[in-house]
Amino acid sequence: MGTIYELLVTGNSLADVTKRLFENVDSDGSGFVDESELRVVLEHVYAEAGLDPPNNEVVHEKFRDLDIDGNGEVSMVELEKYVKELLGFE
Ligand SMILES: [Ca+2]
Ligand SMILES: [Ca+2]
Repeated sequence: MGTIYELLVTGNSLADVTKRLFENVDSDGSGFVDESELRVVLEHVYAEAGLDPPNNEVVHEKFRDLDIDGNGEVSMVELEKYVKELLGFE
Protein backbone atom coordinates (compact mmCIF):
# COMPACT_ATOMS: atom_id res chain seq x y z
CA MET A 1 0.00 0.00 0.00
CA GLY A 2 1.09 3.57 -0.66
CA THR A 3 1.78 5.82 2.24
CA ILE A 4 -0.95 7.97 3.66
CA TYR A 5 0.95 11.05 2.62
CA GLU A 6 1.27 9.85 -0.96
CA LEU A 7 -2.46 9.29 -1.00
CA LEU A 8 -3.10 12.75 0.32
CA VAL A 9 -0.79 14.62 -2.01
CA THR A 10 -1.59 12.71 -5.18
CA GLY A 11 -5.36 12.78 -4.76
CA ASN A 12 -7.59 14.94 -6.89
CA SER A 13 -10.77 15.76 -5.04
CA LEU A 14 -11.22 15.25 -1.34
CA ALA A 15 -13.82 12.56 -2.00
CA ASP A 16 -11.31 10.82 -4.23
CA VAL A 17 -8.60 10.96 -1.60
CA THR A 18 -10.96 9.68 1.06
CA LYS A 19 -12.16 6.83 -1.10
CA ARG A 20 -8.65 5.66 -1.90
CA LEU A 21 -7.54 6.09 1.67
CA PHE A 22 -10.56 4.16 2.88
CA GLU A 23 -9.95 1.33 0.44
CA ASN A 24 -6.39 1.07 1.68
CA VAL A 25 -7.39 1.07 5.32
CA ASP A 26 -10.32 -1.32 4.90
CA SER A 27 -8.03 -4.22 4.16
CA ASP A 28 -10.73 -6.91 4.25
CA GLY A 29 -13.05 -4.87 2.00
CA SER A 30 -15.95 -5.03 4.46
CA GLY A 31 -16.96 -1.43 3.80
CA PHE A 32 -16.10 -0.44 7.35
CA VAL A 33 -12.87 0.08 9.20
CA ASP A 34 -12.53 -1.74 12.50
CA GLU A 35 -10.03 -1.14 15.25
CA SER A 36 -7.56 -3.80 14.09
CA GLU A 37 -7.49 -2.25 10.60
CA LEU A 38 -6.91 1.17 12.09
CA ARG A 39 -4.09 -0.27 14.19
CA VAL A 40 -2.28 -1.50 11.07
CA VAL A 41 -2.51 1.96 9.52
CA LEU A 42 -1.40 3.76 12.67
CA GLU A 43 1.59 1.44 13.03
CA HIS A 44 2.47 2.26 9.44
CA VAL A 45 2.16 6.00 10.00
CA TYR A 46 4.13 5.90 13.25
CA ALA A 47 6.89 3.85 11.64
CA GLU A 48 7.11 6.35 8.78
CA ALA A 49 7.44 9.13 11.31
CA GLY A 50 10.22 7.18 13.07
CA LEU A 51 8.15 6.65 16.20
CA ASP A 52 7.56 3.54 18.30
CA PRO A 53 4.35 1.70 17.44
CA PRO A 54 1.25 3.16 19.13
CA ASN A 55 0.04 1.30 22.20
CA ASN A 56 -3.49 -0.06 22.63
CA GLU A 57 -4.65 3.06 24.37
CA VAL A 58 -3.55 5.33 21.54
CA VAL A 59 -5.17 3.12 18.93
CA HIS A 60 -8.37 2.92 20.94
CA GLU A 61 -8.50 6.65 21.50
CA LYS A 62 -7.94 7.41 17.83
CA PHE A 63 -10.59 4.89 16.90
CA ARG A 64 -13.08 6.57 19.21
CA ASP A 65 -12.22 9.93 17.60
CA LEU A 66 -12.94 8.52 14.17
CA ASP A 67 -16.04 6.54 15.11
CA ILE A 68 -18.29 9.55 15.48
CA ASP A 69 -21.56 7.66 15.99
CA GLY A 70 -19.87 5.16 18.30
CA ASN A 71 -21.12 2.01 16.56
CA GLY A 72 -17.71 0.33 16.66
CA GLU A 73 -16.97 0.79 12.97
CA VAL A 74 -15.64 3.71 10.97
CA SER A 75 -17.56 4.40 7.78
CA MET A 76 -16.31 6.30 4.76
CA VAL A 77 -18.37 9.32 5.82
CA GLU A 78 -16.70 9.32 9.23
CA LEU A 79 -13.28 8.99 7.66
CA GLU A 80 -14.02 11.85 5.29
CA LYS A 81 -14.84 14.12 8.22
CA TYR A 82 -11.51 13.21 9.75
CA VAL A 83 -9.57 13.81 6.52
CA LYS A 84 -11.24 17.23 6.20
CA GLU A 85 -10.15 18.14 9.69
CA LEU A 86 -6.67 16.81 9.04
CA LEU A 87 -6.31 18.92 5.92
CA GLY A 88 -7.87 21.97 7.50
CA PHE A 89 -11.16 22.03 5.61
CA GLU A 90 -14.31 23.13 7.40
CA1 LIG B 1 -12.92 -3.82 7.27
CA1 LIG C 1 -19.27 4.67 13.11
